[in-house]
Amino acid sequence: MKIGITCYPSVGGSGIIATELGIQLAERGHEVHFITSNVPFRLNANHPNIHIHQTDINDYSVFKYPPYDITLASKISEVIIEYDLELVHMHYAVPHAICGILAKQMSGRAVRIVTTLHGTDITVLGHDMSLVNAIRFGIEGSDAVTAVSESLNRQTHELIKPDKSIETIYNFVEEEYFNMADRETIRKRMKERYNIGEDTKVLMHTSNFRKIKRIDDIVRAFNIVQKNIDSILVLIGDGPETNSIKHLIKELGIENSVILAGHQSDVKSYYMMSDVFLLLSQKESFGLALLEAMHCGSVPIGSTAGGISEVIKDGETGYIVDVGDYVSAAERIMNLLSDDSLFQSMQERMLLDINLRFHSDVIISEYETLYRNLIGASSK
Ligand code: GMT
Repeated sequence: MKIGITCYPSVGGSGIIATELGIQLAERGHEVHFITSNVPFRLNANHPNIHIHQTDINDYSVFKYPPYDITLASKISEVIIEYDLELVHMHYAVPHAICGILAKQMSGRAVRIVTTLHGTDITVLGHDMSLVNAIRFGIEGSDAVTAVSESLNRQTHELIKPDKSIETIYNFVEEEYFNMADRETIRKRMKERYNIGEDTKVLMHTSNFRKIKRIDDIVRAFNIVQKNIDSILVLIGDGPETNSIKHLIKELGIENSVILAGHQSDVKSYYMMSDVFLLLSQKESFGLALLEAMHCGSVPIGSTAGGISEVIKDGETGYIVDVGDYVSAAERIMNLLSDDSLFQSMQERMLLDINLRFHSDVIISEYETLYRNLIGASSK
């Protein structure tokens, strides 16, 4: 198949999924065209089936707001015509789904449009009345729409009320890269670098440090844990909450036990070093970092938000606590870290479950089937 893919190229789960999907489709023999404002940050594959088309943002002085979406739609339409694309897969409802619809109209071709909803494009923007009609238009105008969890699927129907069925296709983990091979060696090396004791337990979180991630709950849970268990907390990432988190860490007097490592390109080494991964968000459609961390051996503690409890099976492959209940999170962590056989059995179950439900082969095949059905339908 000849497939176009558009996503946000910057750091973020939706860009990672779109990029990895494209790479694996190329490996399966499809011709893949990324049409994005920049080269997606995880796109480091040199594959003859992968083509990259960058949009130039026009900053003509009359424009107060450079028209990213119109420029993108125009570029997608060019690529549709030049390469005879059969399908374009848009990641994120706004503006990408709408760009896809516009591009199809501009091209005049019978190209199929697939839109994948990722999260805040619905759960945050869906509350903004100035965008609801646009989001509904993007969903209803796409030939097929997928959501990355049942929870996001349900919330889309509740908030946007589209006249369209939405298929849930879960995110997947790139298991060739994120896996437990060499965990002990990497863990030892990382601990030496950071001067962390061999027996010290490592708790970890990574995100874009937005308020909805509730990193303050993570810090408060850790504050309880470190009073009882020899442990440190590693926070990876940066964003609007960084300063207030630094302030909280200082206020609690735990500066020497928290590593604020900022953005890191080699996040895998941090997953390898960690025993427990925390994601206590207020909103989270899926939580791709959970899958990556879990497949590197870190046992997860998540909140009840969104799709997290679809990724973690509470009590089997990790623990789930109510949003805001950092005391229970701390209890779960202490439980886990003070019982080696519980930790090990949970780690084993977690790896089996990921390979069963979130294996890239399974999920890529689901997208492939969806594409084939659509393309088959269009050629009738
Ligand atoms: O919408 C966002 O918050 C950013 C977005 C992204 O581009 O990473 O994250 C969402 O999509 C990811 C990939 O499907 C999911 O793993 C994240 O859970 C989701 N974020 C939220 O729902 C907050």
